[in-house]
Formats: sequence, structure tokens, C-alpha cells
Amino acid sequence: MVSEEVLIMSNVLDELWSGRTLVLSHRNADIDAMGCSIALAAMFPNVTIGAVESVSRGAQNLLKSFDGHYQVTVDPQVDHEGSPYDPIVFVDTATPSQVEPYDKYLSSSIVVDHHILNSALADVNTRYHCEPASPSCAQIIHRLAVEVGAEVNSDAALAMVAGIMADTERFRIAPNSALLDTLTILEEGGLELADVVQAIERPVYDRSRVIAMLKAARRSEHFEIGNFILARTRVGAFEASAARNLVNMGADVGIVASEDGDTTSLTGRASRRVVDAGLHLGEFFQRLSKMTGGDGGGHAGAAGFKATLPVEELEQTYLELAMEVLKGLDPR
Ligand SMILES: [Mn+2]
Repeated sequence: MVSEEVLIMSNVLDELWSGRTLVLSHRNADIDAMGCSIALAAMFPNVTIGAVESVSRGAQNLLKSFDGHYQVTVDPQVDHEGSPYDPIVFVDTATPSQVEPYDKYLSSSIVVDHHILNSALADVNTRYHCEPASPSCAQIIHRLAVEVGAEVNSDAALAMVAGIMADTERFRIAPNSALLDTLTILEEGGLELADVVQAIERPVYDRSRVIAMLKAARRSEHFEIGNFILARTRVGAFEASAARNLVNMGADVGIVASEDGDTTSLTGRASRRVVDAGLHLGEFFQRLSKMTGGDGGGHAGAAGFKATLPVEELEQTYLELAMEVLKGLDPR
């Protein structure tokens, strides 16, 4: 009998071949987060897709493309030792507050991410795999899964390419490596790019979203800081879209505050112009965390923050920090 020997590198996803896996990702899972989760469920046995609090609109659209084949368990029941799951995998997760109350499992679970390295987590968790240079988490999941012998079927391919497209703004900011990975995944899954585009571009009219955007616009104010303009507003829903809209209108930095009880959250987006000048919004929110005791992080152009502070106080503090940071930057 001849057995076929395949060289398989071992990595954090190796554990997914056995046991009962729960995949979790950041609150209000976006397309990259949900794409990674669906892909793991499509490529490995016995995977439960979990979500913390909610699933974003874009990710819900993506889920619909699979005709109900992938169900999401929102806020899954897990006991203090992680049962009934082993292992738990966190994908696309940058900070503990994004996965509360599941953050207590972060140090003892598999974590695959592409945001800024969380050095505290890296110190205690040997199954923490973070590649800040990767344009999407989906590309990391793809590579690790293939390394441990997973087969990329069409569902997994659709989910992962959707993740890459979402995190590269539909390839507008994609490095060649992301395009190459995309082509590889499409070929492996037997898909055309158009199949993925169709799956994630389903325009839905949502009256509550329109109203939230108009409220955000009406409540907005802006500050000219050196060569840049920071615009901000407050709105209780669709914060990311509201922040993106501020940048689409021409602001270099758009920050949206929302209050939930005594917690204030900030959602930030930055223009290409200010990011090229050197602003890193994720680092900006990390600095704000150190100043206020909150919790923040993310990408250069898209990041978030959360603290138990009144909104007025937080807005004053981050504005002062923005003045300090932006005044030192020059547009290229
Ligand atoms: Mn991501």
C-alpha cells in the first residue's frame, strides 16, 4: 500500500480538525470578520459561528448568499471554562472590549488577527497569530487553513474573497499581494470575482439608516487643525457609516460618538490624505486609551474606542490630542 505523504506545516488552525469549535469575532461583525468565520465553518468540521451582540448589515448580506446554510449564534452560551467548545477561535479581533464578555477567553483561545499587535496578549497567549501587515484577516485564515490541509471549497472562497474586498475598500487600497491571494482563492474555489461582487452588493433601502445619516449630518461640527479638518458628530446607530460620510464629505478625520449608559464609544475614519501624512487612527485611539483609561485600537484609516466617561469630557480630551497630533503633520 502506498500512502501519499503531504508535507503539512502545523499552525494554530491545526486544532480545528478535532473537537467542537466556536468562532467569535468583534462586536457587530463586519464582512472580513464574518467571512473568516464562515470560511472556517466551510473548511473545518464541527464549527459553530458565533457573534458578539450583533452582525453588521454587510455581513448579514454576505450570510444571505449561502441560503441559510451558515447560521450564526448571537451571544452563544459558554461556561467559564469554555465548554461546550474546544477550541474557541477569535478572528479579526483587536481589543478585549470588542468581544466583551468573551474577552476572558482571549488569553486561552486561538486568536487570528491583522490589526495592531496586542503585546499584552502576545505575552500570555502562544496561540495568538497577528499579522498587522495583512490587508485582511481572511488572507491569514486562508493561508493557515491551506497549510494544515484544508480544502478551499466555493463557500469558503466566497466568504474569504468578500472579506478581502471589504477590508481593501473593494481593492481600491489593495496591495498586489491581496490581488494575488484573491485570484488564488477564486481559482481554488472555482469562482469568478463577479460571483463575489454580486453576493456583497445588494443594495437595501433602510429608512432608519437614512434617518441616522441625516441626524449625524445635522449634529456635525468641524475644526480646522493645521492643514487638516476634523469633523465630528453624535449618533446612536450606524456610527461607522456616519464617520465614513464625514470623510466622504471631505473631512480628513471623522469621529462619531455614541452613548450607551455610562459608556461612550468613538468610531473614527481618516482620509487617505491624512493617513499618507502619517496619522494612524488606531494608534491615536491607543494613546487616548492611555490618557483616559478606555480601550481602543484599529487600523490607520478606521479605528474605534470605548470608555466609561461622559461624552462631553471624552470629546474635549480627544480634540486636544487631535490638535497635538495633527499640528505635527504635513500633507504630502
Ligand atoms: Mn478585518
